[in-house]
Amino acid sequence: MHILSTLVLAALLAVAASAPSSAAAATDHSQHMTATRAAPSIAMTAGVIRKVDAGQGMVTIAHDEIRNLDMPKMTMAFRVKDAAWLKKMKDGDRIRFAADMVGGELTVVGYEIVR
Ligand SMILES: [Cu+2]
Repeated sequence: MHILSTLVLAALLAVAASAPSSAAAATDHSQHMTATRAAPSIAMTAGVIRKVDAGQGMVTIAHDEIRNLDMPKMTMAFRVKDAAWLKKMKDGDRIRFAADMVGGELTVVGYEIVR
């Protein structure tokens, strides 16, 4: 299921972005995995798609507070991790999404449509 794989990717990115583990945790893989599941660093945020600009590779989203980016509720444009997503996104779609800084730009790194 594509949406599920998108969320898994977002989770993997969250793991990659998290701080390096301590020396003790690094030698104990199972302990590290448990800690990762308990504290995901990228939360899903509710939003409504307002504009899709495939030419620019951008999507404008009216979004709720994004805690991991310390950003209040607003409407703004994001890049997307996978340009193919822009073909599936439509104005007015209600979504839940994960956003993060990628290469210095605010980027949607995972999303799902809310039905
Ligand atoms: Cu914003």
